[in-house]
Amino acid sequence: MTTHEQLTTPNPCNWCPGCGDFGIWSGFKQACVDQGWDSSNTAIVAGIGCHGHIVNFVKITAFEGLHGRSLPVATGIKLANNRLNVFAFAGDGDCLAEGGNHFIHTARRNHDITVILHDNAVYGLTTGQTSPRSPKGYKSKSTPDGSLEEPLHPLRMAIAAGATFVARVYSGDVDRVAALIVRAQQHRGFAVIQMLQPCVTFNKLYTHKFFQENIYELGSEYNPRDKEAAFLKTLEWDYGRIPVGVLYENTDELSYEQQIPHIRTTPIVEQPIATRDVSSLYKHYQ
Ligand SMILES: Cc1ncc(C[n+]2csc(CCOP(=O)(O)OP(=O)(O)O)c2C)c(N)n1
Ligand code: SF4
Ligand SMILES: [Mg+2]
Repeated sequence: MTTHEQLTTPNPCNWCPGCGDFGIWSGFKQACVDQGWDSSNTAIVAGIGCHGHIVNFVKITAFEGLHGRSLPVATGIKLANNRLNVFAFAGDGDCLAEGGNHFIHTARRNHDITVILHDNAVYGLTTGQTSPRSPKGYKSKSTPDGSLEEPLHPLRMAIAAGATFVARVYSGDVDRVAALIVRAQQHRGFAVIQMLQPCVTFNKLYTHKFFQENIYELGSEYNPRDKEAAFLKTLEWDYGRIPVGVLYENTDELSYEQQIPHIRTTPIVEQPIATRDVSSLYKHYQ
């Protein structure tokens, strides 16, 4: 059993009042309590950015790595101990710019990792520069005349690259954040949740009000197993409305870890270190 008290750290929270990160934090802790996640069964990884501070506010074994590198670290942890639930908290800059290459290849390999993508469409920590999620024309101190670039669409990228669970939720909807985190963790394979996370200090476009007015919940008539339909769903944001919920789920594919016979019964961390006599090899290359 995990309690909120056990997850609490002594560190004062330093997100701006109203930041969407609070909802993700609350939802994650709620999921931990519901599911009994703690350091005995779960590891969390974060990149660098405002989102990455979450490792200071949840008492679960964590690794805050280099900017953009949360997914390689998460992959390493999962391969070393495939019994652990592994969560990677990544910013939109972290996941799609500095770590864009990792995002594609971790999806392609279908590693059994859940990515919690804090999408505030800016570089928050470094004071609001344009990120790969900022819309074309977005004005910030790095693009004072408006960005000339089209934004990336992470869920479209994820489906195209081979992710097998793709979802989106507004971070202010804490119960749904928690429920989707649980569902993503239960999925065997690469799971991505795009958290619509207002940066109240720097992004005056994607505000709480904007998301509350523009999102709609996918209904029971929607079939998340239809890959083509899911891909089309990801295009909807371009036309104004923003669907939230599970956009794509494929339970037919084996995760990367499920395909490795050596870790099927015993994780690497529990296997004895093999002692091998390599002296003949040394002789051979002398
Ligand atoms: C390789 C590298 N490039 C740039 C930086 C500077 N840097 C630190 S955080 C950050 C932006 C973070 O933006 P995002 O990932 O969207 O996270 P947010 O702060 O918005 O949560 C940048 C550019 C860095 N630390 N390392
Ligand atoms: S700068 Fe933006 S993302 Fe960072 S803590 Fe403040 S509101 Fe949140
Ligand atoms: Mg960001």
